[in-house]
Amino acid sequence: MKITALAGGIGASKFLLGLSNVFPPEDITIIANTGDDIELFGLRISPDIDTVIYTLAGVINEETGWGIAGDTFDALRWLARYGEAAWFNLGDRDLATHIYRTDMLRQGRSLTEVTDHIRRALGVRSRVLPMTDAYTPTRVITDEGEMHFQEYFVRRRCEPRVKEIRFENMESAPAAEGVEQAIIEADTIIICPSNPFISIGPILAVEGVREALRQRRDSSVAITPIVEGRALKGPAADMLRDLGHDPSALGVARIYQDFAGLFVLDEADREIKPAIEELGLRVLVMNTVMKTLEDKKRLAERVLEGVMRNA
Ligand code: FO1
Repeated sequence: MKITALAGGIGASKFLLGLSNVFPPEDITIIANTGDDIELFGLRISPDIDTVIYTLAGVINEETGWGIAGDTFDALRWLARYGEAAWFNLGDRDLATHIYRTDMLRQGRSLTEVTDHIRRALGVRSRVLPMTDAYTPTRVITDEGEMHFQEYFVRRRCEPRVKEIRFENMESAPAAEGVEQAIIEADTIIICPSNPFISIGPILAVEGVREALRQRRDSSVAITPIVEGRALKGPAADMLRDLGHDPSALGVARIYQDFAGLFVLDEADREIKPAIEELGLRVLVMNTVMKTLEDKKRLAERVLEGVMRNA
């Protein structure tokens, strides 16, 4: 059996760690969001790709959910002494990933090739595909002007109100090799618990992806990133509200209804189940909050059981 997962950063990585413990990792293909990508100090940084790979490699910083465990930040401190902006915390070990990636890209290798090399070097057995090899940074238009997503998320701590989200250069960003195939060939497609706008949204915006997913709607399951109207991590609830959606799992289900046939709802939101079923989605209700590895494994197991029962 083959699984293809659409993944953003921290929430998706937690789920994928659980999945990799209850399902053969070599039969999982991860399509990773690259809308978070940013260029700093002349380096290409791919936060969601790195968060997925570091997590599955067992080297993630557990406290923050990003970066490498035990990392130091001396290089960043010296860069700050030279006047460089140091609001995006790049650790010394993490910088090796960005130096290597940038060096390979400069030598003409694709982001797909570089990502595959890095995940293999760190012992990750699942395939990790960028959604596209093109550079399509997410820009947020806010009530305080336009900025890169990372400036909004990290530097401004999500304070500005989001009015619009744009994926720069998306019109000339073909899906990376293997992405559409991974959707067509999968027995099950899992939309991981990530922000629908800044993590799953960019992947859906890549030419041909949403269409391919629609064809597989009956084999696709989406896991809610929102519990009781709050995002477990990050600005998803605020963005749903700012962008005029219901800041709840129902709001997310409405966005996903054209390509997800099954929706995993947290038991705290059980009363929303009928409203989501009215959208034409089948609904599984379970605990979706992942604190321990056991939680992550149990969620993955229960999602797979639910997919089997609803197949
Ligand atoms: N998130 C933060 O909130 N603060 C940071 O300083 C920060 C640095 C950082 C460095 C490398 C990396 O791969 C991710 C990093 N993140 C940081 C997370 C990043 O903003 C992600 O894009 C979010 O987690 C959204 O997926």
